[in-house]
Amino acid sequence: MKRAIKALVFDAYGTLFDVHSVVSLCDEVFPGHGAALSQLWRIKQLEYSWLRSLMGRYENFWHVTESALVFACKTLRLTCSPAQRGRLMRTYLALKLFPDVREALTALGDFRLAILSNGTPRMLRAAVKSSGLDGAFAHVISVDGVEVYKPSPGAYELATETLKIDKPAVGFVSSNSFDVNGAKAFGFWTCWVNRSDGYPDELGFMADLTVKDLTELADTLARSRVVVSPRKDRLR
Ligand code: LAC
Repeated sequence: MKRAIKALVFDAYGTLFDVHSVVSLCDEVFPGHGAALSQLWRIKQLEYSWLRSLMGRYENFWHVTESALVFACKTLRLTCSPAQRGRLMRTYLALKLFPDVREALTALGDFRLAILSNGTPRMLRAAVKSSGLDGAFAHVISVDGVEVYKPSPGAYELATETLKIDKPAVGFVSSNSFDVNGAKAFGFWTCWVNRSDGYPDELGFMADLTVKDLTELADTLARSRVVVSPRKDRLR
C-alpha cells in the first residue's frame, strides 16, 4: 500500500507550522494570557471554519482567523486595539516550523510533496517563504479555490484534481485528527502526526499510520520500501 503512494500531501497549521508559536507575542501584548489566548484563538479559528462551511457562508481563512482572535480576546476580557490585532495577525505570516519538518521533508524528497490547507494562498506563500521551505513543495493548494473548509470532501477533492492522481495514491499527513478522519473518509491513505500524544477523534476513520513526528514518518516509509522491494524482486 505504502509503495503505491505517489504524493504526500501535508496539512499546514499544526502539522508543519506551529500555530502556538504565537504564544510569545500574545504574552508580550497581554502578559500572563499568552497560552490561554493562543488556545482559544486556535479552537475558535477551526470552529468558525466548520461553521462557515455548514452555513454555506465562506469567508477566507485570514478573515476567519481574525474573527476568532476578536472572539478570543473578548472572551478573555482582553481589550485588543486594531494595531495590536494587526500585530497578532501578522504572526500567522511567519509561524515557526516544528523542529522535525525541514529534515523530514528532505528525507521524503522521493515523493511529490504538496500542501493542502485551509490557509489562503497569501498566508501559505508567506509561511512557506518565511520558514525557508521555498521549493520544497510541488504544489501549495489552498481550499480558497473551492471555498469550503476541511474536512469537507470538496476540499480534499481539490488535491486530487490538482495532483491528477487517484485517491489511494495520495498519502495525506496531518496532526489534526479531524483532518485525518476527513481525508480517510474521502479515500486517501492517511498518517496522523500525533505530536501531543492525544487521542484520535471518535469520528470512525482511523489513520493508516500514526507517528509522533515527521521524522518517524520518513523512517517508516523508508523502512517499508526496503521491506517491499525484495518481495517485488522475487516476483519478477
Ligand atoms: C490547515 C488547518 C486545518 O492548515 O490547520 O488546513
